Amino acid sequence: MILPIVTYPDKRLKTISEPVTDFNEELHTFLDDMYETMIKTNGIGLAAIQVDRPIQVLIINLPNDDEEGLQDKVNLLEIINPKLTHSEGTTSYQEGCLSVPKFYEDVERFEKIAITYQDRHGNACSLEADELLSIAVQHEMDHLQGKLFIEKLSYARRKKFEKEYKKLLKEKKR
Ligand code: QAP
Ligand code: CO
Repeated sequence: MILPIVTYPDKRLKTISEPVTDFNEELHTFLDDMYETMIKTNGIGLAAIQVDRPIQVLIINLPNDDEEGLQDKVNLLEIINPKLTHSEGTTSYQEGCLSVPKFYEDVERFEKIAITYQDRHGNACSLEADELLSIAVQHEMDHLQGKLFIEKLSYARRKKFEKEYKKLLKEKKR
């Protein structure tokens, strides 16, 4: 089932998500719905709050690092109750977000990170990430704290965002 995406400036995106305690069939169906929704909307990452569920769940499915750039489901990461255990360095990348459609801007983040988390069955997992995966995990983990990438922009770039995004919203209403 495709779920509706909550978009900025909807206040629900500011909600702090709660830990998952029940790793049951309902969660599994929800994870499958999140995946379907992300693929349908051309996303590479999605947090549960973006489909109006304030629980600590995120999924990431990066395109393959070859010419084809296919999004292969075997590379799907389902990350539940993540905790940052290590971070180092800084890097910047032009980010976007399904909840802030059609706007992309450079954001500074840690270069490398490590997390612990649980999978859909509640099993303890860990992940070390660099490059695009590191950025995606940090972007999605911010959603669990009610934070959007636009909040990390400099004052000048945030102003540029507000101007461009308001224009887009007006065009959509017409
Ligand atoms: C988060 O972002 C992310 O504006 C996932 O019109 C960002 O999937 C991970 C999207 C940067 C790594 C690096 C955005 C689709 C998708 C749009 C997304 C749009 C259509 C964004
Ligand atoms: Co996002």
